[in-house]
Amino acid sequence: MNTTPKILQFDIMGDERGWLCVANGAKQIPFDIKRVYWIYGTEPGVARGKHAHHKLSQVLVCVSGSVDIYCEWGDKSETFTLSNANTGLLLNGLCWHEMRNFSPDAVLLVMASDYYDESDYVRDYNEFKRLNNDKGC
Ligand code: T46
Repeated sequence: MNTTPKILQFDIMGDERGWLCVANGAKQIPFDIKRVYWIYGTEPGVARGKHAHHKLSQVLVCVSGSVDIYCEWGDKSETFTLSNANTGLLLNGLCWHEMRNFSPDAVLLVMASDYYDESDYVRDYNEFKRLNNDKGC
């Protein structure tokens, strides 16, 4: 599994009434979507995430406001700022991610490849590093 995060750009359709973006499964989203959840009302200064997944793939879209997504994978790390409703971030499997700097109006929509399963989470950072190293990274 390629654990390098990837920015996805969604086409914007709009007219005088405003904007509309669409994420078609299998076309714009590289997995079958089994679950959608959204995060909002997180105070600026509060961080969320701080985990990786064993197998789960997800696309994160900040449909309102902005949020920074700090990612670590292999021997790399990068912070992606999501501040446009037409931009998604694809995360696959063993990629440590932390969501930081939520704006007060931030709504983070997440499309996921599978149902919620706590056993798929790697919440311990040292365990993540061990698994990451075992992959030969
Ligand atoms: C992720 C980032 C981007 C459920 O019961 N079902 C669900 O589908 C989800 C997503 C969460 N929960 C429960 C588990 C916890 O008791 O909701 C509570 C909060 O979840 P968590 O602390 O994992 O939330 P975040 O914001 O740290 O992480 C979430 C997702 O859980 C995670 O998969 O990648 O957003």
